[in-house]
Amino acid sequence: MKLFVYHTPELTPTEEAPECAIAVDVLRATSTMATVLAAGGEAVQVFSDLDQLIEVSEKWPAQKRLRAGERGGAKVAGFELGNSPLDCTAELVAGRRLFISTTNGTRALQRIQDAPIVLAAALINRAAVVKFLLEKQPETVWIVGSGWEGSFSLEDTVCAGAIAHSICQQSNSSLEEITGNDEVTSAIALYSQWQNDLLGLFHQASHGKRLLRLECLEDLKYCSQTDILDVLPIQQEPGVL
Ligand code: 3SL
Repeated sequence: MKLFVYHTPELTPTEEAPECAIAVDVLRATSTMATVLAAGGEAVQVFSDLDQLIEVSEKWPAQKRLRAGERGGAKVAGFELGNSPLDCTAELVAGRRLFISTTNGTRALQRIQDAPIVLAAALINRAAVVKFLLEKQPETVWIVGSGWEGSFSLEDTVCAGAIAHSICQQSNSSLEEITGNDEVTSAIALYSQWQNDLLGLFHQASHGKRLLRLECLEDLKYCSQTDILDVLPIQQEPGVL
């Protein structure tokens, strides 16, 4: 298995595809998706365009759907949910499909949706993703960070590092054996330095600071936890996990 890390959807190659591609948006889209599926959500359907989300979700029975919209960290007016995983309780989401559009995370998923296997990963479900990869042994794996509007993000990179670090350890592979590009090495180095203070890292991150200005400290705390949900968000059909 060779791992490749790409920091943003824009930096992800377009002319080739891996056997498995993983979208990461720790703050907060893929953390929210993992939470919804772990809480019994029927599925998560992602959209980059809000109007398209409304059009498609209108065809779904109202009691079986939830609509989540986030732009710039804030909830989009008229949507039931923004992008806080803490709002996704079992009482609310069980048996319902989440139709979601966020600034960066849903774009990352759409960018990789043609790969044969597509996953969504966050720190909270890192172990489930790693377990799947070790069992399935895809030849090439791309881990694609969502970043923020085309820029690098610390939180997605540290999650990529957490996945790569765990694969290295559990498969008894050397770094050299699993590393497909330099970004993997730097992601593992970032994780190794901050693994015992991921919340501290989020406080340094530009998007972490943005969310703190929006009074989302509890979201940061929740998303900084590792391996708390045994859930594997895996694409069933393009755009649907
Ligand atoms: O950019 C995104 O997709 C979101 O996860 C951003 S936020 O955490 O909801 O602000």
